[in-house]
Amino acid sequence: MDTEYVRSRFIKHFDGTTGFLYASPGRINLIGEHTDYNGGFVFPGAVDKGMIAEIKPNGTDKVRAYSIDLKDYVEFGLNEEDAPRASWARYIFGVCREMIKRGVDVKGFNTAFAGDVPLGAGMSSSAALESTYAFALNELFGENKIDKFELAKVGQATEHNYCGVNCGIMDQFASVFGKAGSLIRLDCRSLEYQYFPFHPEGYRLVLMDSVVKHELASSAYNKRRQSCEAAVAAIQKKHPHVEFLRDCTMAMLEEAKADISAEDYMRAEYVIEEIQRVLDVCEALEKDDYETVGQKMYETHHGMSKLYEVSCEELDFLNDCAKEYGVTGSRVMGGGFGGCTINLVKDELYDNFVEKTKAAFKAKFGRSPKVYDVVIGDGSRRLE
Ligand code: GAF
Repeated sequence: MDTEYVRSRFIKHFDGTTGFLYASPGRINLIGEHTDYNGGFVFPGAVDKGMIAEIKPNGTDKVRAYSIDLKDYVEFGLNEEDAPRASWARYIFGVCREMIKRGVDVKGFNTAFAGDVPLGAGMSSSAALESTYAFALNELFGENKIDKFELAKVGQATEHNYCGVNCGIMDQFASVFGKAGSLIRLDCRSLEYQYFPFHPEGYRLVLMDSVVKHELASSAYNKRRQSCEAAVAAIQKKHPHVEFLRDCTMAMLEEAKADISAEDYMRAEYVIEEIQRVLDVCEALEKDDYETVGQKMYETHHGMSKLYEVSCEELDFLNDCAKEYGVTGSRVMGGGFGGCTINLVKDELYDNFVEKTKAAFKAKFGRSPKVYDVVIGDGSRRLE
């Protein structure tokens, strides 16, 4: 990420002075998809790509925000009724509001930001943006009184209350807590977490971006969450202690089958299995057993495609290519409905996999997928 670039645009766009630079990353997730809002486990890591923002208090009650990438400028006040229309500005507005709700005396500021995390690739550019501003406003206006857990929740609440996505906590948590070289095993119910140094010797992690973006991804995502909640409500009739699908076994789901629609049943089945897969992968990693890790990744893809139905033709094709070219593990990553597959590839197979997949994808869909090598980086921070 180029800090000088952001700074030069900030200087040019505003009054020639500088402010403070902050950055937060996007994330990958090795396994554990759609488990976070079910109180389950996830296994993400921050990446070396994200958002950078320059911010300077301006002594007014207005935020003046410039998106360098979109070349779009928006000015807004800090009251609830001042919500801007531009979707990118709503993330910043939402973070301001959520910080104010938590007692931070946010005042007006000038800001310019840019990012290198690909948009719509399932790498959480929005969480990177939210975490950047949550971290910055906490320093600039809050004397750092909000802890990192709450900063992650500020980003999540921004999605819920200002952007229409009822997401879990994974993306914002990974962005705030990321640590170079480590994945994070996170229990999304208790928010207990553990860093797992991840240096798979002889393997590489690579993302294949289908460059597909689903128009209705937010509403489809929210619908998946509702399905899970409907399954929980049915199971609760016999098991009142159950709060999340995390608390359920397949036997409990089976028992409540008559009260659950066929679609909701499939969704719940996927989630219960996926939560177990995260634990299995952590155990396999402790033994450097990458074959098992990879096998679980393929199982996740199958579940996301056939039970949770958040894959698409292009992502299934990328997954098939991975199988064909001997990739150890591959699956759709993130919320789905487009975006990337994440692939665990042996070093010696990497070039062949990438070249052959690009060519096959182009032959079928008329364009190339984008390829990103994963480097696991640090979480939210101040740069200068
Ligand atoms: C999106 C959401 F924002 C996350 O909370 C998570 O549910 C993910 O999809 C699926 O695992 O990135």
